[in-house]
Amino acid sequence: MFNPTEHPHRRYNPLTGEYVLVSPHRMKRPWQGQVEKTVSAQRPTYDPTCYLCPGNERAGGVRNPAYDHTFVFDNDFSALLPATPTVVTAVHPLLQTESVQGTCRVMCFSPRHDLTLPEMPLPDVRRVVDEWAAQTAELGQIYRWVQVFENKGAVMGCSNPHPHGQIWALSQLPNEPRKEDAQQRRYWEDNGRALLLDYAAVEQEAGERVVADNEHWLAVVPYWAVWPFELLLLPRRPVLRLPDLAAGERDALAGILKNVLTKYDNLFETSFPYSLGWHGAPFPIADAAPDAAFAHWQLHAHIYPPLLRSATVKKFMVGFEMLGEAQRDLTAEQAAARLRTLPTIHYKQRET
Ligand code: H2U
Ligand code: ZN
Repeated sequence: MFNPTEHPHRRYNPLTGEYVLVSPHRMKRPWQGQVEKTVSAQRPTYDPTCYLCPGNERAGGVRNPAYDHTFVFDNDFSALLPATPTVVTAVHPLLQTESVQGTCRVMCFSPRHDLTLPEMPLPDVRRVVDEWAAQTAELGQIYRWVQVFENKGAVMGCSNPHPHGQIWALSQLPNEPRKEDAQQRRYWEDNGRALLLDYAAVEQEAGERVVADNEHWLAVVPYWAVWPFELLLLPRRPVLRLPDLAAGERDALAGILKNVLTKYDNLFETSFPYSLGWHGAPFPIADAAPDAAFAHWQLHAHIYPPLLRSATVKKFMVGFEMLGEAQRDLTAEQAAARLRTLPTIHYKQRET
C-alpha cells in the first residue's frame, strides 16, 4: 500500500509545470557534510562601517540620509541599466541575444542595524509592505516586470546583515514568472478560475499544510515545496499586484509575515536565512494587453529557506537536483506541522 510518508514519490508544481522528487524514508540518514557557522546574535543598533546605516557613506561616495523608516536608493552596482540599445540578434539560431533595459534598487527596511523583519515592530513591517507596493507601482509604469525580493543571511550570499531587500525592474519577463504566467494562463483557459485562488481554497480545506492564516492571507508549505521549509503566501481574494492591496490587507500581510518569519527564527533559534520574493501580474507595456488580460494571475510570495535540520545544516541543490529534478526528504506536511506548532513570540524576546 502506497504511503506518502514512507514511499518515494513525485509531486507536480502546477505553477511551473515541474516535478519534485520526495524521498521521506531518507530522513533517518546520518549527516557528515558541511556545517554552517551560526553567527553571533547581538549586533549594534548602529554600525559606523555599514553601508546601509543612516548617515553612512556607500561605495562610490554617496552618503545615506538620516532616514527614520524605510530608505530606497539606486544600486551602486546595478545588474540592469535603463538606457541600453534595444536589439534582438541571432547570428545563428543557436546563438540568440536580446537586449534588456532595467534598474536595480536597494531598500533598507529600518534604520536599525540590529533588527530583522520578524524583530521589527508591526507598524514598521507595514511600512515595508507600503514601500514594496509603492516601488512596484512606480517601476511598473516603465517596466514589464518588477521583482521585489529579500536575500537574508550569509548562507544566501547576502553581503550585509542590515535589514534590507532589493528591487530589480526590467523590460522582459524573467524565467520563473514566464513559467508561472504560462501555467496560470492555461489553468484559467481550462477552468475559468485562477489557479492560486483554487489552490488556496484546497489548502484551507485540507489544513495539513497551513502554517498560519488570518482574515486576508494564507501561509502554506506548498504541496510541491522543494526547499525544506518553503512557504507560499497567498491572498484570499483575487489580487493582481502589491499596489492593489487595501489598507486592511496590508496590515494583515505585515501580521502574517511577522508571524511566519518569527516561527522561522524559532525553528532552530537562529536568524533564519531565506530568499523571499513577490510575484504579481506583469505590467502591460506600451500598447500591449490591458489588465483584463492578466485575470489568470494571482499575487503571491515565495519564501525559500535553505536550512534543513539545524542552524548549521543546509540543503544542497546539487547532483540529481542540478541534472535531474529537485528532491526533498521531509514531506511538506511534516514541515508544516513543525512550523505550525512553533510560538509566534520571537525567541530573543522570550529570553528577556
Ligand atoms: P545583498 O542583499 O545580496 O547583500 O546585496 C546588497 C546590494 O547592495 C548589492 O546588490 C549593493 C550591492 O550591489 N550595494 C550598493 O548599492 N552600494 C554599496 O555601497 C554596497 C552594496
Ligand atoms: Zn547598518
